Amino acid sequence: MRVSSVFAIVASAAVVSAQSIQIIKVGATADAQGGPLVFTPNNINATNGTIVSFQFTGFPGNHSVTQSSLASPCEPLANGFDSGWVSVPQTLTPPPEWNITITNDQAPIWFYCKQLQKAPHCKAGMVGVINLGVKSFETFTSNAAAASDVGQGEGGFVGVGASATGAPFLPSGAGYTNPSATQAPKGAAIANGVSTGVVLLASIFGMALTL
Ligand SMILES: *[C@@H]1O[C@H](CO)[C@@H](O)[C@H](O)[C@H]1NC(C)=O
Ligand SMILES: *[C@@H]1O[C@H](CO)[C@@H](O)[C@H](O)[C@H]1NC(C)=O
Ligand SMILES: *[C@@H]1O[C@H](CO)[C@@H](O)[C@H](O)[C@H]1NC(C)=O
Ligand SMILES: *[C@@H]1O[C@H](CO)[C@@H](O)[C@H](O)[C@H]1NC(C)=O
Ligand SMILES: [Cu+2]
Repeated sequence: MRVSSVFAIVASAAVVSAQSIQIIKVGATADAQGGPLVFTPNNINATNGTIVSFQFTGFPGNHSVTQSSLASPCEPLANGFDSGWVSVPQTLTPPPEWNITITNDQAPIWFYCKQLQKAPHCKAGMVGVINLGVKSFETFTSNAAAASDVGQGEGGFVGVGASATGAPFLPSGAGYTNPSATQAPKGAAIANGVSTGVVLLASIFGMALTL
């Protein structure tokens, strides 16, 4: 008994320490080398249980983190995750933040930014991947640059191989647009005339209510 309970303690301690966090910055300042339309870093490895924390530090900026695919980097993946649009008019401390947790580290998780203003961000290179594996990052970025369109379809917070539990955290001053959100963001009201009350009501009715 004693040996097995010691083992259980050690095993659960290992599970706790195995959970790590990796930060990806969304957008850069306008004068950044390579331009503002980037995820930094844009290629990471993350095991099951890792939190990938997207921090919307680029300003001024209005970006999304939307799951896609290698073949169509600028189109939303069926059942993929989507942060919604987070707008950052000036530097905000702390920045807006959206955590996803990796649930399957055995296949690449591709993502892009849906924003079309002032130029389509995805085609300009605002794409990234988690767990590239044997696939080619150059193929992904060249497919993005060659995309004929940037898909605007709305995803949910649960994706394929990675999921969030809700909308991003928004500090005061940040804006949020997500027509399909069924959950109020943490910290602030949703922008664009969709009040927090409507969104809370929507969360009561769940997915049945389409805004
Ligand atoms: C991810 O892991 C693979 C090996 O599994 C390695 O080749 C690659 O360099 C790693 N990528 C990064 C960004 O660390
Ligand atoms: C952010 O971008 C979205 C999509 O273009 C737009 O609907 C929204 O109004 C923008 N938000 C702000 C605060 O500009
Ligand atoms: C991560 O979780 C997925 C889904 O349950 C599983 O298929 C995969 O084997 C896990 N990865 C590792 C390294 O155990
Ligand atoms: C993201 O995860 C980190 C690590 O668990 C946590 O400190 C942070 O509060 C989380 N952020 C949000 C917006 O949930
Ligand atoms: Cu963007």
